[in-house]
Amino acid sequence: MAATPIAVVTGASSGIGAATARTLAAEGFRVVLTARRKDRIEALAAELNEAGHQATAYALDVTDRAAVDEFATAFRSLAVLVNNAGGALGADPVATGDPADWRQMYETNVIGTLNVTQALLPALTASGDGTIVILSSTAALSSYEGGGGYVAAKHGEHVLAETLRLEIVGTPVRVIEVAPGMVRTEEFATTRFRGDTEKAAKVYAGVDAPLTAEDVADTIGWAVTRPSHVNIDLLVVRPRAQASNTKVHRTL
Ligand code: 8X3
Repeated sequence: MAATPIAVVTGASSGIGAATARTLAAEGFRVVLTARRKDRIEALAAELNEAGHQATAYALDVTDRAAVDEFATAFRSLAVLVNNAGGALGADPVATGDPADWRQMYETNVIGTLNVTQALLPALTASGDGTIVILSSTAALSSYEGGGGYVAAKHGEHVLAETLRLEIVGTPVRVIEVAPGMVRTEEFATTRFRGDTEKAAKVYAGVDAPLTAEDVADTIGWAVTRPSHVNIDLLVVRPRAQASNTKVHRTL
């Protein structure tokens, strides 16, 4: 009997990462949930196992290269890696943005993705049929005022995905970039505005049905379950009420 294919999901403690872990578990993958918050991923792994799926939790900070390398030693063969860990900090103009925020966003979104991808690429290749998903953002494709460091970091992630795809063509690993627009999750905007829930709520004010984490997980699940020779290079997904990063229909 063939071994159950394994999918690693980073940032699986909430939002799109947690929803993706659920989706991939339901698709028949043994999911390995990673995030810094151990209690959350352990609870989700327990829930998935109770539901008859296969899940394990591993506390990991993707910016800690030594820890990532140690984590990677557990895998000789890996089917799917979903690089989801990341996020936004602040919405300041370039003129006044805090360089520390820019640095942190580059660390988590770009270097974190680089660390985990480099560490697990040998196992993905060894599987003979590996898939890397990079969760970027529509912020990876065009700029918006106040996007500053987040837009820059997400553009970096987009370039990482494109370059890697060029470099590993001919190996049995595909690189899929999923770029969501407005997604209402429990933490994204609240983290961006450092706990200011009023500011966070304004992001979605009057928008008829922003995307949910499950909507994005659904697109990821679809993309990774295409036949091996099909590579969804870049999948942009927005709510119907959003035509661009700056053109959003609001009923206010
Ligand atoms: C999230 C989308 O519009 O906040 O990645 O940059 S946005």
